[in-house]
Amino acid sequence: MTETADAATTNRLQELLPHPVGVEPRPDVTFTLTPSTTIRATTPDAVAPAELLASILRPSTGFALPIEDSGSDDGIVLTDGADPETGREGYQLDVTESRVVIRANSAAGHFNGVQTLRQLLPPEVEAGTAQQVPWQIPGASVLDHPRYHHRGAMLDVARHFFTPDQVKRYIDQVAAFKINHFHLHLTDDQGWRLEIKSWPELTNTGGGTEIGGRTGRLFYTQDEYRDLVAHAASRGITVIPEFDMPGHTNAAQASYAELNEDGEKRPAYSGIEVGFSSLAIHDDTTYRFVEDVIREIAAITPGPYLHIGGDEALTTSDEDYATFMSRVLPLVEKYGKTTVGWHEFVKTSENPEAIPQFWATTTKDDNVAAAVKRGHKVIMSPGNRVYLDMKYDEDTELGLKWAGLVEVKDSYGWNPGAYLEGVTEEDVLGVEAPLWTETVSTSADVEHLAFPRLPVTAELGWAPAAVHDWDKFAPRLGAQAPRWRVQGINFYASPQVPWKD
Ligand code: IFG
Repeated sequence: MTETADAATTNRLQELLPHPVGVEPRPDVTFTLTPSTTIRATTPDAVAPAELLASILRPSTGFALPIEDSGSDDGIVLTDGADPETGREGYQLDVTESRVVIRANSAAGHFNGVQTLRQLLPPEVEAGTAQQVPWQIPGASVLDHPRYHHRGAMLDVARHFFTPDQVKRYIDQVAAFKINHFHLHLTDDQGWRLEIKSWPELTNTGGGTEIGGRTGRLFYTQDEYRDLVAHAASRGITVIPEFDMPGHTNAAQASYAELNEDGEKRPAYSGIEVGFSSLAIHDDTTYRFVEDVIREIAAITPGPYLHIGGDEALTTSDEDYATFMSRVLPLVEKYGKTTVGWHEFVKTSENPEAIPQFWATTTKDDNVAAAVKRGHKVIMSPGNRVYLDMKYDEDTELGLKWAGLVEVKDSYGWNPGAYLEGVTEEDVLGVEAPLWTETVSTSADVEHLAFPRLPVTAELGWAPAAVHDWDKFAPRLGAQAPRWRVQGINFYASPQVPWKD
């Protein structure tokens, strides 16, 4: 039976976020999920994505949606044989009356196809309980692949600690927009948040306080970290752990006297100043400490990256900073990882595989421009564009404003491939939206600052540059609101966006 789709159903093809490369509607065709619909994953790469899809659809449809590796060709099928144009992370999605087929050449491609399929179903698909709505998917043929490889979200769990469940909630929310990297800022002046077995006081002491004075077990055991990594991987997301050094180290220096030049432990710090701390650059103990941290975390981090921070070492001389990095960067490689760092470190790096994460508010940085000439790739995180802890406007209670006020249009109105002088499209690995938590302590706070600017960043990371157009994007962003309401996301209803009821 050919059931023409109602307007809401066909409109969903025009509301996809991020904007796909190519969408061919089949106007007189719809696929309808029913209690007998099955999901097939015909290749190993497709199994985890199929399980993610089922975990989204089963609660809200109430259907069994069994996953099979053979059987009916009808229903939902995840299989291989995608057009080579889809590349490492792309997919093809074909919807006819009897079948929904996602073709991809990798797990990443299948995960991305699943997120698109999710948005082609009614907003009620996001519910945690069975909804009585027609589960219609508009007929279409989609071919899609990302503009940039790195599409990241960062959560600072050091200024304020977030429980594993709170982190998983945010991971699930960003996964819906094809974000594929989750950067955990695990250490800072106010807290050390990940157990290091060879240095237990880092969490026994450094993991017991935070901004605002809360105390308790404010850290992850290594098992809890492993579980977060696995949860992210089940959404196609790679975790990037960050140990910020040589600055932003007061929590470590409050935990161990021997990490201080004067041999005295620092007092715990729960303020929001930055730049006052530095490891003891000339003490060998410092490098034994750093190597132990890198070794232990590399062993429980399957992803290729370790982030070594490197920002705001304001009490470290340039010479000492270079000395520190010359001893530390090789340790990251020794334990098989690729270095990511806030862009200041890159002037000291001799390995062009090391990745500077640009966070300043300028459009010119000589060190980064020189680095890309040496072959480095850049993650773009300009503070005045994608720092999610920046206030939207003067009335925003949460957040800071050192980088300026950042409304939704500001987050959208830039081109990562032509933003920094001397840094071209090919030099850009991708984009990442950091959320610092000096003023943020609940999931509702996280969501108010991250939505809608995190999805905006995801659009810049995925969609073709050619579709960049605020007047066309704003309605697509506004069309997300019904989904966010069903999910209970505490988004900021910016007056700049036509939010759908
Ligand atoms: N800069 C600091 C962060 C945080 C931020 C708040 C970086 C790399 C200001 N460093 O951003 O620790 O305090 O917006």
